[in-house]
Amino acid sequence: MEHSNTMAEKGEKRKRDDEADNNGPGKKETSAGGEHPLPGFRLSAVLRESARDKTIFLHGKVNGDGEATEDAVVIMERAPFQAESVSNLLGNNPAMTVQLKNDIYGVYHLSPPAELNDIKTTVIRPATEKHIKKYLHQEVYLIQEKGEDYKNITLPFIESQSSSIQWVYNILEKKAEADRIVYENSDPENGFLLLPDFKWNQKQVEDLYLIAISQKRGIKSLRDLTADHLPLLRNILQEGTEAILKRYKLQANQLRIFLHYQPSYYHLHVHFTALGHDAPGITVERAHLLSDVIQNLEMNSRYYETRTLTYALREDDALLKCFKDSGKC
Ligand code: M7G
Repeated sequence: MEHSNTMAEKGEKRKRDDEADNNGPGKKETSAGGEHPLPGFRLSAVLRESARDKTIFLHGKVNGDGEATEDAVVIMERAPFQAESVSNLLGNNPAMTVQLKNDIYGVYHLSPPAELNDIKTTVIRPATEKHIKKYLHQEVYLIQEKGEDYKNITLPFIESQSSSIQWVYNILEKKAEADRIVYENSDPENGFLLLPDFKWNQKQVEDLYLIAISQKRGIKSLRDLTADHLPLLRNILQEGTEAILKRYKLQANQLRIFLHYQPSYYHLHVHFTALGHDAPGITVERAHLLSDVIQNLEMNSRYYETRTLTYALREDDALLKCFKDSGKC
């Protein structure tokens, strides 16, 4: 409970800071440069939506520099409830319009104040074709990638892609998100930065989501890991969990700590999520528990270089085409 209060207080403080930054609650929020994040937004397509998750993924056009238009991907998600704020709301006799009343059952419309109606909005702009496809619903197929398939098919494919990881370098160089860093080990070989993933609004620990990013560059994914990386991986596990316990009061055994294979971004990073949170990307064909990764490398330094790794690829994924062209699936 003590922790919920801390989070709620932080949420309140953030709200006050936001209001101060904007010179008042009514002012429109814009990006740091002052420009609106989505100038002149026109919807091109709804990529995906989920009534259950209360999310919608949109592709649209916005005004870029001069006459140019830019593609944008916008992800809108209704924020999870916070017990304290809803209990305050209900305790203040809010206006409730009846929709249905039958015996002991009642359904009402309640229009909450603006601060409880938060829609987390993630903007990717300019969005690449890959971003747009990432959120489009597609059939998926399993790949059984042998060690040699990685060398002959996957690695050349990854190297041919111009997928940018500038956002990762911005974080490592403190050019972006520096104020969000939760923990830092600055050792260039075995150090890392821990910060909230941009999937998490940081308002409640129930859906906690942080990422640890390796200081060392050039470790693309699980496939590159050998016993030489054990000190780095052990630091992430040990110091990452300690930092989360200290800041968010969640114990190590309440966390799911894993790597993705394939990842979307080829710079080594580790995901930390609340165990009770059904986060995207925790399926068995994608998530590899960090503790298992460490044990496997302790047993065999070439484990991830040599073993067959199974993962799913979307129908339109160019890597799937490479596997098909090589007669491997
Ligand atoms: P991944 O395993 O490469 O791919 O994880 P995924 O995105 O398909 O899961 C990258 C992780 O970094 C994801 O959890 C993203 O939500 C997160 N992420 C991506 N970007 C571009 C940013 C960013 O700019 N800031 C932060 N804090 N997190 C990001």
